[in-house]
Amino acid sequence: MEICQMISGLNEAIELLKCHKNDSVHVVSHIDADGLSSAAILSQTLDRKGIEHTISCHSLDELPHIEPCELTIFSDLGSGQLHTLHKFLHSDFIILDHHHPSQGDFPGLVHVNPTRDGYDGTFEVSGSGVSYFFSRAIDERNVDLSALAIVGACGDMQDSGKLKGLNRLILEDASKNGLLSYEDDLSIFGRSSRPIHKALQYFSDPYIPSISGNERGALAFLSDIGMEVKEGEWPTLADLTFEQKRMIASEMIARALPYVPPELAKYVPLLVIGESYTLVREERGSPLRDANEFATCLNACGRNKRFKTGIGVAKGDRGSLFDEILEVLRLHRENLKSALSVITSRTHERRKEIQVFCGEGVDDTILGTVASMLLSQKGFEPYLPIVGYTSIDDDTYKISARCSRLLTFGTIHLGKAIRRAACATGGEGGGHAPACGAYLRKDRLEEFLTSFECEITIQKNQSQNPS
Ligand SMILES: [Mn+2]
Repeated sequence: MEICQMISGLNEAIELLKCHKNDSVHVVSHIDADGLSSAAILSQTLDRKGIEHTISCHSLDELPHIEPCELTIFSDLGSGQLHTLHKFLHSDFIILDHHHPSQGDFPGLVHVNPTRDGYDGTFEVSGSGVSYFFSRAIDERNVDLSALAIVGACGDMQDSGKLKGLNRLILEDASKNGLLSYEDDLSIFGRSSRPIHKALQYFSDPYIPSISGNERGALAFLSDIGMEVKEGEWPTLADLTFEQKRMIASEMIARALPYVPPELAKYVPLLVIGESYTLVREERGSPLRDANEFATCLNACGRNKRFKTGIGVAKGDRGSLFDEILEVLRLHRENLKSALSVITSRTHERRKEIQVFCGEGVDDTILGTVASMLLSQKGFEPYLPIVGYTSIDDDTYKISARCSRLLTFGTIHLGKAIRRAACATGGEGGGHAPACGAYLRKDRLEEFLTSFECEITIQKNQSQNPS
């Protein structure tokens, strides 16, 4: 079937763009990796059409401050913020998104969101995917942007196990055109750019006590399974033989299992083994060669407000912007490290269904990443959802919540829980099953946490009593 028949609104979006080929076009995208890849796909598409445009990237709370121009294209955001877009009604705009749409569709709205056609926006398609389908429907030659759409999907953690749904169609485009290869592999971050013991040390989901966060433990683990490698000559995961990978996988699973909630044990292999996506045209050893690592580079740019750097590299710059991205990545890791040491020096609160930390002093853009990292720190529970908060102004908290992906194989969907809890307490929130966020008035925090915990209890009960 034609993609325009599968995803409603694509034709209207293309027609609307045609009306604006000599106008000023503004692309408004999200600040995360998916948002940046999505912006890069659109920018490349508009460049090729000779359409002048500007790009800006925003967190969701900034949307009400954006001014309309002749045509505004929202990518990877907008669907959940329809109520804030009223001032755009007097100009033209297009939404290309995959997040859950909020109420308040208005007539004539050009709204492309495959969740409205029955696709799942959590795992089957990302914002970059939607932008890619738009781009490919404009010109078949834009098929070369498919690899970038896979990067965006990985950035949104849609590659749990393997990509499926509409993402699979994009993957086939990328693979058929010789841009990307995929194979079953260990799901360990740093495949092409980290020495294997370092990659193992940073592996934390599922949490493996003797390895996660423990460099010496990771080295001992490799020696236990007979991998003797000389100091200074550590291979990367990409260099290992199939047999070595198989041994590492089975030993990792065996060591993780005793610490996993028994009802989730059967899902552990799905976190250790999964498809890897290699951008085969990137240099060996480059962090851009693995789709997940590429996404992390873009994420680091987003979090550090270096949008031009990220989008430029995503559009193909491998010169000065690529050098910059490596520097941003280093800075990002330093920021995370110091934030982590601030939080771990404080006490946190453990409740029945969640654990809560105060993230004051941590930049709101990295609060979520810090929350994920805390799950494998001493004193924290790896299989209990974690929630952190930090001020963004005198009256407002940014909230981030994370959990092990293992929990999401059950019925836990933190994004749904936070949306309901935030809504019930006068805030706004949403996101993905293992990662989400909200904005909330400070005086409602306690109420919100109670409500969030209650939503999680409801989700857990649903798993025990499937109706
Ligand atoms: Mn997204």
